[in-house]
Amino acid sequence: MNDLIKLAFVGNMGAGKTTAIRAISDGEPISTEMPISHAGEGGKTHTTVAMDYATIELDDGELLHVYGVPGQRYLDFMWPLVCEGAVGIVVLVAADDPDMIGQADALLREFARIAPAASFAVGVTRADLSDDFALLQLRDALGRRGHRLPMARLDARDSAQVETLIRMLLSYRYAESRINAA
Ligand SMILES: Nc1nc2c(ncn2[C@@H]2O[C@H](COP(=O)(O)OP(=O)(O)OP(=O)(O)O)[C@@H](O)[C@H]2O)c(=O)[nH]1
Ligand SMILES: [Mg+2]
Repeated sequence: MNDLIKLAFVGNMGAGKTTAIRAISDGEPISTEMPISHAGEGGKTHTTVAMDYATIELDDGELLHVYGVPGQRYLDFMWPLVCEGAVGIVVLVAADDPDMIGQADALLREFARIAPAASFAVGVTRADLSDDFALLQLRDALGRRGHRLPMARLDARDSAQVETLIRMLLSYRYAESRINAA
């Protein structure tokens, strides 16, 4: 029996947390979405008010428990509750957010405080909706701010792309633990 592997997806409203978890879920995920009262940007009609939850079994038999937080700030009291015990946290940022780099930096800092033992990865969603997105620029900017971690552009609707980032995070965590043990 494997240890329980818990991951969490975090990020601002509309970054794609619920979409990504729905894409990779083995069964029907649990979601707590409510209609948005005002017209959402880009046709978004619902927002998470408590959490998302799904399980996914990787080909090697590893069972992952994947949670998502609500992105809205007034619900941030849920963040430590949802991230409790997570070994990995995927920070999603939307490429069409004009402050993508600042937001990624702030989220990485905030969640490092919330979950100090977790490993992190950054996924950039909605890159097809942004004319001038460059992953290298994001990597440089976050590197200058001290963040060295897996980063990838991904479409949250595409299960293979989401799964790839999860694998990157888990490999990175494994490598880190080997280095720390040496
Ligand atoms: N075109 C495009 N749309 C995307 C991509 N990734 C995500 N989306 C869309 O962006 C929206 C993201 O919405 P959600 O998944 O509800 O976002 P969330 O992070 O759960 O938001 P909250 O629960 O409100 O915090 C959805 O409409 C997705 O279909 C992408 O790479 N390209
Ligand atoms: Mg959501």
